[in-house]
Amino acid sequence: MTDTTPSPTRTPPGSAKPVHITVTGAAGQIGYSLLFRIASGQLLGEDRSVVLRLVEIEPAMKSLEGVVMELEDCAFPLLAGVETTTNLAKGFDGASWALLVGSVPRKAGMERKELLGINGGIFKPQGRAIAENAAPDVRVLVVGNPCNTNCLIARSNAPEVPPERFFAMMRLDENRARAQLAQRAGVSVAAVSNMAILGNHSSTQYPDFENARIAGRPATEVIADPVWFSDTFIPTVQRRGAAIIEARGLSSAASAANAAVDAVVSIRTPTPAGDWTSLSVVSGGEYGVPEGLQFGFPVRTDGSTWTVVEGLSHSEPARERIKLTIDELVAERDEVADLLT
Ligand code: NAX
Repeated sequence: MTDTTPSPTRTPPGSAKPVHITVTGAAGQIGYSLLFRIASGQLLGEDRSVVLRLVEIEPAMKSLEGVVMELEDCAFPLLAGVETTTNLAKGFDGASWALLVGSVPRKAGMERKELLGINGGIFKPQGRAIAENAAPDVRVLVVGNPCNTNCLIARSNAPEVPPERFFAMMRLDENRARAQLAQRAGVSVAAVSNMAILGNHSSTQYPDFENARIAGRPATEVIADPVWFSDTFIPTVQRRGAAIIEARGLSSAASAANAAVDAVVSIRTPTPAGDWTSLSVVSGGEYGVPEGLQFGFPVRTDGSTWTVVEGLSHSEPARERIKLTIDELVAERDEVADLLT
């Protein structure tokens, strides 16, 4: 007789070869939210085991030890291992995803040039270490600010890695914009689509409401209030980060970690039909953006390759706003010219 009793040992989830994911600045605020989302399967899916490679600077290693203890205490079935290090070669070894979160925040009285220079000192060697140590399929998401230019620095120092594998995070801005539109229209955020953030992740960013849709209709038809868009919507989205610092005394962390997860999911899974997402990618000259700039665009992906959505129309005021954010990113690029190769 055949024994049909099920075996008491089941195949563990994610039993395929684990994917290595590097997170820099892992002991920081965003790291504290992000690592648990990754280890629970929300980044790569519930059938994928992962190894976390956590990169920090020496003063934060003790605190990182505590975070690792908490990861252990979650007993995540998908978490196949955790490495902690201050060494970049070890940190990026075999990584298929590199989430560059750690950076030095702007302090009172610090000039933008100084901030860019300090962060260049971080992202240049990280770019090299990615090129030399990461897996051949590595994809990089830069969160640490100023994220577009930090991404440009890392990318340009890793010429062996195709430039289209580098992304800077615009998704928090997109999520903020979608939430504002949904609230104003009295609908669920799920009804809001086609919400792109153009340009820099800074107060010059342009949330392109003219092409956004609510329940399939133009957002400007559903919310027939042009003054609300120009005087409330745009500044609220552009200054949301500052409003959170003002209220919480700390910068956005859980929502930033959530946006990082959303961004990676949007890169690795096909974009829903007719929609697009906001990602800062290398410019191919679309919408008059200088080639090579790392710029927030409306992007569609099939899960492995992406394209910028072209042909969207913008009013004259929108074009002026887009020019402002292009100019800011060009100025940032010029300020770090000595860090680009
Ligand atoms: P925290 O200051 O809490 O954490 C940063 C961590 O980075 C610290 O643990 C620090 O030790 C580490 N670090 C510094 N230099 C490092 C280096 N060379 N290598 C590895 N680790 C290093 O900041 P947190 O709130 O976590 O924010 C991290 C970054 O995200 C900041 O630059 C912040 O401005 C940026 N943000 C970007 C957002 C975006 O939408 N792109 C939104 C949220 C956030 O403001």
